[in-house]
Amino acid sequence: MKKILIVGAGGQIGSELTTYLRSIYGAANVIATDVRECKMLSETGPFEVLNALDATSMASAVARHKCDAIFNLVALLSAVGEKDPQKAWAINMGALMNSLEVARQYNCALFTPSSIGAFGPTSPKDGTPQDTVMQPTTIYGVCKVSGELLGNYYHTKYGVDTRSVRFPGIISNVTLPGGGTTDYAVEIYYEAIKSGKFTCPVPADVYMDMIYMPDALRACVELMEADPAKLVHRNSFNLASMSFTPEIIYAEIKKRLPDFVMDYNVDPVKKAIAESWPNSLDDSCAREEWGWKPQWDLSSMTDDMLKVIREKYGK
Ligand code: AKB
Repeated sequence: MKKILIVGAGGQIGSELTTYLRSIYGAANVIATDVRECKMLSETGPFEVLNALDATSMASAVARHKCDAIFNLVALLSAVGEKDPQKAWAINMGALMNSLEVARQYNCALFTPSSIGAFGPTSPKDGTPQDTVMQPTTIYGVCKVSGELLGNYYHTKYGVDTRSVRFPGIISNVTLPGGGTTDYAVEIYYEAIKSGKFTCPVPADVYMDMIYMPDALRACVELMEADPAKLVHRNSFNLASMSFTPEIIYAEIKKRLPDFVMDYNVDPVKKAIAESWPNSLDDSCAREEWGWKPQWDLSSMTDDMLKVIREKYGK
């Protein structure tokens, strides 16, 4: 990758991925775009307002900047998607189709994240394999499975260099996620510092895979830079790092903040989604095919999250 276009750069992943890619490839070579102005990104490199549903504008940006790689990070997440499934399909699939077509026309590599949300209640729950039954029960998951199939189709039919990972819930401390089922695992850290109490919307005993942002960012670059000859799979690789329940993350925070309290007000939509997703993924294909290895676990992530959020709020 030499010149990269990011679409949907203002969101949870994009805001940190832009900075990370700029630190590796040079600020001038990473063009961040989003449907809204984003001061944080425009102050550190090229930024354009771009609606990913407008294929002509996306093609024009790729052509003007002579990009050879696109990161499509546009997504309406799982919980919010259930409020308006038609809108979720239109945005998630519209941005993906435009990215695939522009990548095909301008010979770009394309990264689009999939998710643990691509699995459903009929997938094996523990050690969910790379290649298995995928019958998600959310529109978000339906988009992710369709996106994975489309990515593979564009690769085999047109030779587009499509690559992707199935992200767990991403935990980060720069931009808050919005509308996801795993968002609680970010919010809990902020509330632990800000108010000392948190009301959890997900049942106490539901396991979901999670990953700390620095590992997620490294995974994107390592996969995109991987030797294509070694990739048996493309869309998408299971990615695992840590798996925990609300009770487990609560206990981890409480070790450091003994006065922190958590109660539950379970959201039925989030409960149904969380219970339909795997407990833990088997990421051995990612490890074998491109050397994936997480560097953060729940304990080291908790130390770092609390430290950064404390500094942010001067607490
Ligand atoms: C969500 O909860 O919808 C996302 C995801 C796991 O893809 N964070």
